Formats: sequence, C-alpha cells, structure tokens
Amino acid sequence: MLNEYDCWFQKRQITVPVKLPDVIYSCASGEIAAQAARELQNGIKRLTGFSPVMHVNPDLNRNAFFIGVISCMENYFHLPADRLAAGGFLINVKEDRIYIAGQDEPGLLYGVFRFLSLLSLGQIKDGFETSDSPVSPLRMINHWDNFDGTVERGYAGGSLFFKDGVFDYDSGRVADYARLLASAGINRISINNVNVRAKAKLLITEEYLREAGKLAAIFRPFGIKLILSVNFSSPWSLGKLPTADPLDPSVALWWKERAALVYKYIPDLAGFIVKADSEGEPGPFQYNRTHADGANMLARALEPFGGEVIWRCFVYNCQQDWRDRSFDRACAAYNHFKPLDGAFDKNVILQIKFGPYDFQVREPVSPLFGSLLKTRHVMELQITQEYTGHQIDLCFLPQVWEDILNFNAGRQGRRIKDMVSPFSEGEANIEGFAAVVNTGKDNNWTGHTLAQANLYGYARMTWNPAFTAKEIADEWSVLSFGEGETARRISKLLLKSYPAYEKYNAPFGVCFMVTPGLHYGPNIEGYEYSRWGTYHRADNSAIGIDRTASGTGYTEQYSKENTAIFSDPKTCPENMILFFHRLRYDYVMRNGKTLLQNIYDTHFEGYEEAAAMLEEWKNLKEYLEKEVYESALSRFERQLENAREWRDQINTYFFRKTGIADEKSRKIYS
Ligand code: GCV
Repeated sequence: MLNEYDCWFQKRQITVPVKLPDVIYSCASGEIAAQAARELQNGIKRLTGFSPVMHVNPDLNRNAFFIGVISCMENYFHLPADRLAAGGFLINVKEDRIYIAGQDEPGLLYGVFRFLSLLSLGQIKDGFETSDSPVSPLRMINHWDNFDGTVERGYAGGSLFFKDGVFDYDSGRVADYARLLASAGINRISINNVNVRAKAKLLITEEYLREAGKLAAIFRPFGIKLILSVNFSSPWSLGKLPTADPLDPSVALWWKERAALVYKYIPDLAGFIVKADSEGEPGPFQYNRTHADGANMLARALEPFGGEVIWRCFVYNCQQDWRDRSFDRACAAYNHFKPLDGAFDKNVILQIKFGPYDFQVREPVSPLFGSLLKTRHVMELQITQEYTGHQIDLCFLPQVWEDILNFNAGRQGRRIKDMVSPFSEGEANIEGFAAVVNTGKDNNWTGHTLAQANLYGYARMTWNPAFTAKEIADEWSVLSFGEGETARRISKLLLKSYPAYEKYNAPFGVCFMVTPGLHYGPNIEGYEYSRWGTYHRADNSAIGIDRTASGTGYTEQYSKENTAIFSDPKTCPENMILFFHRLRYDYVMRNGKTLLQNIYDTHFEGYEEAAAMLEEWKNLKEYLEKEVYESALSRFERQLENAREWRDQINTYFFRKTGIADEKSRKIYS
C-alpha cells in the first residue's frame, strides 16, 4: 500500500537473501558522508524493521556495512579498480559484508541510495557488484516559485519555500524533499522563479540572503547546491544606479560587491540563473549589448567565488504582429545564440529549451544542440505539466524525453544522449539538464500521485540519458507500489499515457492549440491572432507553416542531413510534419490515409485510450490505498472530459473548414 507523501521511499517489510549486517563503519568525515550513513541506517530500518548501529573505528574482521570515499576505503580493502567519475560509486556484497564506496562524498550518498533502491527492487544478493557514475555533470531542478507563495505553472499546491513575500517553509519537509531529489541524483536547485518580480528582487539583499543561507544548509548534506534567479536590472532597481548596462564599470562593480555579499551567506552557491530579454524581463538588449556582454559581466562577478551563470536562451520577440509572415519565432534562439558561440566566459552555461517553441507536446529538438561547439550548455526540460495536462491528465514524460534523447543532432553523427558529457571545446557536448519541477505543497508533492514518476524519471534520465522510459516506469512502479501485479499494471498505464495525450492534442506537431494563458484544454485559434508568434494558419484547404528554405528557412538551421530530412514531407517524421510543412488536408500520409482522416482518427483514438486508462484505474481500486485511488480517480475522470473536449473541438473545427466527413462516419458535431 502506498503512502503518497513518501514517494519512492515506501516503508515495507522486504525479505533479503543475504543477512544484512547490524553495524555500519563509515570511512569519511564530511557532512554529506554523515548524511549517507544516516540514510543507510534509516533506509535499512524502513525496509527491514531493524536499525544497524554506527561505529567509527572499523573492525575489519566483522561483518558490517563498510562505507566511505574510495580514497579512504582503499587503505583497508582491495576494491575493484573501475574508474568512476565525480559522483560515482561502487557496491559490493560479499556474504554479509557490504561495501559502498563513493568517488567522493556525493558519490557515497548516491551509492547508499542506489543500494537501498536495489534492495527494494529485490536485486541485492550474495556476490552482487555494481558500479555507476552520473553521465551528466549538471542535474538541475528549477523552481518557478514566487515569493507570494504561488508557483508559476505549478499544479501541486503552493510554494515549498515562500509565502506572503518571505521565506516560509517546513524544514523537515524541505529535508524530505532534498532526500527525494538526491536519491535520484539531483545536484542543483534554483529556488525562485526566473521571472524575478516584486519581492523576489530582494533575494540578493542581506535580510533575504540570511534566510536563503538557512535553506542552503538543509540541501547541503544531500549534495545539492542552490542557484538563485536574479533580475538583470538589479543595479538600478535595487542598487539605485542610473543604469544596468553590463559594460558600465559601476554596474560591473555593483555586481561584484553583490556577489561577495551573496557568498558570505551561501559560500557554496552554484550561481545565478538569468532570464534576460525574454517575455518582458530586462536584459542587455536594452543597452544595445549582446547576451555575451550581459552573461560575462555577471560571470566575472561570480568567478572569484567559483560561481557560474546559467543564462537562458528562451529569447524571442513576444510582440509579434500575426499579420507579419516574414518572421518565425522558431528561428529565434538559434539566431540569437549561434553567432555568439565562443564568446562566453568559461563559467557561463547556456540553458536551452529542448525545442524551438516552448515545451510543446511534440516539437523538434532545437538546432542549437549540435551547433554550439565552444560554449558550455545544458538542455531545459519541463517536468511540470504546463502543456501536458496540468497534472490532471496522466502524461508520463520520460517518453517525451526518450524521443528527444534519441534525436540524431547530425553534425557529429551523434544522438543527443550520446552528446551528454563534461564540456570539451569543439565537441558540442551537453553538460546536463535543467527542468522546471512539478512539486508543491500538496501532500503527495505532485498533485497527481502518478506524476511522481515524472520527477523520478527526470532525475534518473539526467543521471544516465541511456535509460529507457520503460525501464524507468518499471523501476518507479516497483519502488512505489512494491513488486507484483499492481506495479506491472501501473507501469503499463504510465506507458500508455503520452501516446494517448499526444493523439487528442494539437495534431502532428502543429503546436499551440491550447487555451491562451492557462495552457490546459483546447482553443484552436486561441493563439492565432495574438502576439506570441505561435500560429498554425489553418484555412479551408491547408494547415501549418512552411519552414523549409522556400518558407521561413528554419530547417536550414540544422545539420545538412537533418535539413534534408525535415525539408521533405516524405522523409520528415510525421509526428511533427505540421511543424515543418504547410500541407493540404488531402495530403496522403505514409499509412495511405489523408492528413484530415488521420486527424480524425487520432482524435477518436486518443479519447478511447483515455477512457481505457480510466477503466484500468477503476480495476486497480482494490489494490490501492483509498486516498491514492480516489485522488487519481477524479483526475482520470477530468482527463476524459478534457480528451472529449479536444476530440470534439478539433474534429468539428476541421470538419467545418473542409466539409469533408469522417470516412468511418463517427460522430462529428457540425
Ligand atoms: C517562467 C513559458 C511559460 C512562462 C515561463 C516561460 C519561461 O512562456 O508559459 O510561464 O515563465 O515559458 O520559460 O520563461
């Protein structure tokens, strides 16, 4: 039975085929190692009911847990000589002597958490050995929490950190949160919204920094470093300087002094994240400076303290005239940042949304990946379900990410997942990931209890992008629901959810048919005459934008191979064919049916699949905790309503445009 607050840390009585030792010897002295030892002690208690005791001086003749950092453990034991990266660990089970060694203290902590997961997954037995290292150096979570306690695009209750303009949190809960994140490998967290408005501007003042320092201290033993979102115009809005021009010496000095103050309170701060010149946020463009000028100025202020600047590439004109066809928002990030490749300081990391638009249900991977060769960068994903169902609809996002990670970015013949590694000049490496998180104050953290799988899945995939969505669904389901039929059925349910959601949503990658502002439910022309640059331009005979060389030219931003693939409707992946092409409704797709008939079919099918998910959930009733069953049940019911609305509005819209009936004569409202 699931206690939804505990997520993948369920209490249960497991049987283990080895006799677990009743002593822990720790060979490391730092704060993170101490946390690792406590986690092991509490974790064993949670899973078996008994609590091993801790000893400081190792008795090498005893059966025990021997844990520590490799450099110390090697003095006592011969450990397998696998090369581990930072954060890596090895686990070795020899009868009832169990060794967990980390390359460093975070590695030890990850090793302990992995050992506990493997215990729950039934994999620990005599002779068991494994070693693992994180593939991504940077595994970040972004909160879009506001100081008034609301969460931008949050669907799981209020902020875990703020309320009424000040820090306001339950430190026990924050520690539980840190444990959840660290257990799956997260090592950075930005705590406030990238739209830094109102009281959030005060975060880099002494009064607020004191509080931020206390929060950092809760995350620190879990190996998680804080990042602060800052407002680019702070020198004048906070510092009362006449300008925030990045090339003005008084501005640079202001930031240097501010950085010193920030690091006084949070000595291990990872750095700042900045949304500049984007959706109304201030930035260097105001002063006719480049993004490199802006980012480097901040980077130089943080550099003496080891801090980094995470600079977002979500820069586009959000004041577009829908009449103006000469301009395509999809081209914006590449146009702004590709010419600056190599112009950024070494402690600047560009954070690039995975696609050219904005976390759509289906959109292509941004052409910036594979083209930046001299600039550090990470990929930004969204765990919070802004466009994927608001944590009302079930949508298992590791499936979205798996497709992204399998994209062949071309230039060096590598898929995104093969490009993830530490920065190396000239190699287009992606240093890791950031994701807007889906958590809030709801008891189950994520609104929809099954949306916990998205948080877990993100962390696991960023640890190692080679994990498949199926592996993650299976693992999360067993950790949460225990080994058995229920877990198997829930895993299958998760894997049905994204295909269903995609089918009843905007067709074939055309994007933005959602209700403006809210971004839940259909509004087919909601963005058609707006300033946001996201149009589909459907008329009576065709839909979509020609983004090839003869259209907006967006396809030309890709590698030669990808330009060729995307430019021809015959080779373009059909799940995003309407992102790249303007097609007539009678265009014949690869399955031999017209585009229009495929739109009808996918929307009828998507609804049926949502209905089947609801039925499957009802069938699981007797195996689930009442609270878990009921809260998700009401969500599955609302999801079906949403799917019905999408199905009928989309089908009616295209039927009215074309006057062509469904070839299977299903009900389309005229
Ligand atoms: C934080 C989208 C969202 C905004 C968000 C923005 C961003 O436009 O709708 O809520 O603002 O992305 O990523 O900065």
